[in-house]
Amino acid sequence: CACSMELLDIKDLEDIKESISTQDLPTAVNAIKEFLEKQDLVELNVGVTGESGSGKSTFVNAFRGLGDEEEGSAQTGPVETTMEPKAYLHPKYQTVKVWDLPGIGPPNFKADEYLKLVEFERYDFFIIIASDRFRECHIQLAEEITRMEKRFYFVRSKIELSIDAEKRKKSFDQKKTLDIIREDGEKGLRKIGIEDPVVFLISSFELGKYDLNLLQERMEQELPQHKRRVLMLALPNITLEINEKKKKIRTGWSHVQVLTVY
Ligand SMILES: Nc1nc2c(ncn2[C@@H]2O[C@H](COP(=O)(O)OP(=O)(O)OP(=O)(O)O)[C@@H](O)[C@H]2O)c(=O)[nH]1
Ligand SMILES: [Mg+2]
Repeated sequence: CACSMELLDIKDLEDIKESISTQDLPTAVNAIKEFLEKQDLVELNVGVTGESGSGKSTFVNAFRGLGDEEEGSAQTGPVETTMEPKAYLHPKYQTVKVWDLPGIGPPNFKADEYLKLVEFERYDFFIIIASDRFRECHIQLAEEITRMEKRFYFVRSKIELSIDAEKRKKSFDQKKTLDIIREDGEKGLRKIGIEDPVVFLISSFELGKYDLNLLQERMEQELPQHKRRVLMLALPNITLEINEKKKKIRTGWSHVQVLTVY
């Protein structure tokens, strides 16, 4: 199973299988839920994705409370930098692994191919980062992630640069500028059927200033939901395996019966 259950050992999985095969499913599900709530050990994998150079690695560092040159930080730079997905533990949410992903690449990229390449099954949800306008590639990515039945948070990065540029105008109004950027992203997300889109505006260089806190609050609120989801996604695999076993046993029996009849 590709789901994030590494923190459940084989014995735990055996217990879960045992409870599914001996009890009815709802009872088993409840037992498992209780088990996990007690342990609170479901590991979550967050994939940080977006265009090359949009500031994914810088965001991963900021999100973990690290500078770009500190030990254990992701490498960042002015040229294409991240070539392979790499996982970093979140210091605050111990079971959250933040994956720094390579950029989505050329303009004619295919969201499905990219997601296959970075092994999308591994991630429980994504953070999509755009450093510029909301574009077709972001829509494709968001759409494909949704099609894979995964969720995402949408981040517009380097926001202080947009503010600095707009500041040159006499009519500059920071709140208005931020609202326009937010609205642009939300409009794009609504187009692909996201009902209640949220766009987080972030500068990885000025962490306290924009929406980083909001994103963290939102994630914190939704973590239990994500964890439950991981479990619910793992269940069909586990039950499938059990059903296969049962089928084998049944086939064996009918064989015996056939033999007896003849
Ligand atoms: N002004 C500003 N620059 C940023 C911000 N975040 C990242 N950068 C800069 O943008 C450049 C690219 O940042 P990275 O974090 O390496 O980008 P990436 O998305 O990981 O790039 P790849 O790994 O090549 O796909 C670097 O020079 C960063 O310092 C930000 O919030 N504000
Ligand atoms: Mg990078």
